[in-house]
Amino acid sequence: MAGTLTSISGKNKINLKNKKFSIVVAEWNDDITEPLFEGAYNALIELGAKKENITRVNVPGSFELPLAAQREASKKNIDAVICLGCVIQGDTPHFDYICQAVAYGIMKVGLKSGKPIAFGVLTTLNKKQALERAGGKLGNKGEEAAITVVKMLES
Ligand code: RBF
Repeated sequence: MAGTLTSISGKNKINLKNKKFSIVVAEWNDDITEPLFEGAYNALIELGAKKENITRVNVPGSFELPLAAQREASKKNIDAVICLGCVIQGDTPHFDYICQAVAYGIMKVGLKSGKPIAFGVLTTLNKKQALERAGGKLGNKGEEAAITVVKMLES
C-alpha cells in the first residue's frame, strides 16, 4: 500500500546517517499528536536516521506549525521538517480557518526553503477519526509524513 513503512523499508536510495530532521509537534490534542510523533520518530530511525540528528520542537497549536517549521527550515544544518498536528472540527468555523492557514503556511515554507516539509496534520470531523489515523486501523500519519520527507530527499 502506498505510504506504508514496508513500501520503503530496506530500499532507501539515500543514506540517512548524516541527514538532520526536525519534528514540529502541536500540543493541542496531544493524545493524538504524541502517537503521531512516535510514528514519525520511529520511522526515521527505522529508515536509518540517527537519534542525535532528530530534533523535536513543540508548539501550542497547529496554527503555530508554519512559523516553527520556517524557523527550523531556515537552519543550515536541517535537511527536512515534519509538521504534526490534529485539528478536530467543533461547533464554530475555526476548523476551516485553522486548517486552511496551516496547510497553506506549511506549503509556503516548503516552497520558500526548498527543503522537504511534511504536512502531518490530521483534519478530522471527530476524535474517533483522529485515533484511527494515529496508530489505529488506518495507520499512523506521522509515520507516513516521515516517509514522505525521506522520499522527497531522495527525489
Ligand atoms: N489547535 C489545534 O492544533 N487543533 C485544534 O483542534 C484546535 N482547535 C482550536 C479551536 C479554537 C476555537 C481555537 C481558538 C484554537 C484552536 N486551536 C487548535 C489552537 C490554534 O491552533 C492556535 O494554537 C491558537 O489559535 C493560538 O494561535
